[in-house]
Amino acid sequence: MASIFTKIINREIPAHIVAEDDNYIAFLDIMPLVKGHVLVVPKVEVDYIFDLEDEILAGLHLFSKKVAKAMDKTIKCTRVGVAVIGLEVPHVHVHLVPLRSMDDINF
Ligand code: D5M
Repeated sequence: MASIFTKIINREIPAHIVAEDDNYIAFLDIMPLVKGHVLVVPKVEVDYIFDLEDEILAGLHLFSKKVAKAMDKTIKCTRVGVAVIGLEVPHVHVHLVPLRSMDDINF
């Protein structure tokens, strides 16, 4: 069965998409740690980061960097926290969390 992120990629369910190219998509997290929390997802659906082809894994980081830079410009955050978590959704993704201070986060 397709992951929830593949359904977003295929426009079967809605999402607030902020960036996309042939291999990656970035959209707002529906359970944001802070306002502007973005997920970056490779379009190929694999569960684990080590299942990605090297080229796609490298590109995931470069695409995330581009999105993080754009976030830094538009949101004016102090830094963009980057994490690969994947506890809930079995489709590799990078969390980009714009931070002003650690107090921003509601754990
Ligand atoms: O957590 C998965 C992350 O994905 C979590 O922050 C919520 C987010 N999520 C789940 N479904 C959606 C949809 N439909 N749109 C946007 N964001 C979503 P992890 O532990 O990293 O696997």
